[in-house]
Amino acid sequence: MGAPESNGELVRFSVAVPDDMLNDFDALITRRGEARNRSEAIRDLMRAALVRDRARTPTAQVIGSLTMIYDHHVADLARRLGDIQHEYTDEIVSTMHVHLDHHNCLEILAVKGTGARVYELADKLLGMRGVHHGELTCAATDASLDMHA
Ligand code: NI
Repeated sequence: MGAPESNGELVRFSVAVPDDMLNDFDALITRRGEARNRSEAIRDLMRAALVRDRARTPTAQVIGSLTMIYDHHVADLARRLGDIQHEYTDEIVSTMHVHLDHHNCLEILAVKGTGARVYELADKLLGMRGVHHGELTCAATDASLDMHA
């Protein structure tokens, strides 16, 4: 699993950081146990930053999830959110709806498509009055997955 590494040669470079930051970072790496060492941890951070940046490219293929919590008592909101989603059937791969409590619904959308369409969808949904805690997370792009779309 995971994005393939680039074929590029590994290059060493030095970075100056405050010692307490480095200590905290090393502790974080150890605690999370995902990266085998500092280099791998920093590569992961750089890759994530590059994915975020590339996802902003309108023509990039992005894969991610859109999470939102909303109050379904807000007039007509659930229907309007549904209407918007029906305009993006190519981009919305799957949805999950959870009735959290008397007022609140949690909705999670798996999305896949061009950055332009996916961000447009996110802006429309998350901009609606009554939608709280909305977030679009772009997990990967065609480049980071080495897809040939
Ligand atoms: Ni609900």
